[in-house]
Amino acid sequence: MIINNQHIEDSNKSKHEEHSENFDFLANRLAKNGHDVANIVSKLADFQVAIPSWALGAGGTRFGRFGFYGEPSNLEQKIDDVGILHSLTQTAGAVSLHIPWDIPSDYEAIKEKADALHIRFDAVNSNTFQDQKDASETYKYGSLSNVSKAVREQAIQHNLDVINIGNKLGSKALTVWLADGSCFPGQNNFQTAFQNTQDSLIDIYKGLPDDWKMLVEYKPYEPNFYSTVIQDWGASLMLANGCGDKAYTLVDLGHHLPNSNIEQIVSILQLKGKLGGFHFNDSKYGDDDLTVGSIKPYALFLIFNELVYGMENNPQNPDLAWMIDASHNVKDPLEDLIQSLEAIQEAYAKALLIDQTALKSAQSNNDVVKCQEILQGAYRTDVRPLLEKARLNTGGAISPIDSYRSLDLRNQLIKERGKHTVATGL
Ligand code: RM4
Ligand code: MN
Ligand code: MN
Repeated sequence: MIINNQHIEDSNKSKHEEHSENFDFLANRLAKNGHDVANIVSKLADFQVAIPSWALGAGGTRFGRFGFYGEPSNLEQKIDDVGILHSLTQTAGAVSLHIPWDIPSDYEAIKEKADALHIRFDAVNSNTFQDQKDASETYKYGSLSNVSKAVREQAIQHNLDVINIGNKLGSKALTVWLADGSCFPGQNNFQTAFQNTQDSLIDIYKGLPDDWKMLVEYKPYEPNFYSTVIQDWGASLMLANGCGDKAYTLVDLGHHLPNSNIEQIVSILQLKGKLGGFHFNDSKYGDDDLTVGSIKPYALFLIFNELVYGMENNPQNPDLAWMIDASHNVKDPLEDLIQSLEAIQEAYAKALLIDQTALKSAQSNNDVVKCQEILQGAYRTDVRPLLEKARLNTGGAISPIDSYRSLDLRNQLIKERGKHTVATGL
């Protein structure tokens, strides 16, 4: 453990006064407007987002990868990194493993480590988009959708193995993201590929423990450039429905064509009780996997508005598996994740400030201007003191990024691990 409560308290010292002033001012104003500030702060403290095990090292593009010093070189070290994030932010109390990048060698030891750091194992992710060493079949032309039965069987078995691994760690969900599709017109028969995928998913679903969920993720393109089998939420929902009640759609922010109305997608899925998980990131052009909130923070806020509405009004929808799904090409991964966690909490806090009763009444009067004023009034509020308060109440840092830097954590990691380590992942 390279970070403890004392470290965090020390790094908070110079910030208490300013925090208290800002918090008191905001809390007073919000209370005057009828908000239950303590309740908002406690909701923020409860909101936990899983860190993907593959996002703790530097990412890359097909043009190359620039390493980052002191990267975790095994699962234990990755859990340590999530521990650092969680100690500072008190928002990262879960990790999502990608198999086979992160198969535990000693389950008990990994569980003990995660427990000690108050980290639970969220959804496990299967990987049938890369060939594995010694595998008898190749996924070059698809996995669960492949025209070859042998390939499909190998991919199904991999997903069953992932469930088994997750089960030993206490995970309760399997996320399936398929790269399957085609690069050229005519390469695939769309209907055969879709039907094969449905049949394969049903076989995996049969192996799902009773208290598990299957999350079916969609994405319009990449790595295939002409067609993707599970291209959008409609395809995902059809497949989930074809499997059964424990199968849900998973929405990844980056997996939409430009200008898609993502907030409307999450809203309707919740109405139907079929939104199972959400992957956070941000993008300008495609699946850019940028820091959450770095490009379109207002869109994120609008999505949170729908998520909050769904969490409050749609008991038919289960609790969601929240995860950051980003990749870090130029930033320190831990700093990037801290910024993402902050952006998520900020959007959530702003959404909690929306006066839903007033909005409903403005909507029923068709008062379009008022509707916009209500949303933007919440959006324009600087909610950061509420986030600080939620972190302080749970032992976190007033400013996680400043504490990360003042505690010189990256250099400590480099000292411990060496410079030229490489994390598994993309
Ligand atoms: C995909 C998708 C999946 C993630 C992989 C690494 O684009 O977002 O969720 O597991 O990337
Ligand atoms: Mn994703
Ligand atoms: Mn993605």
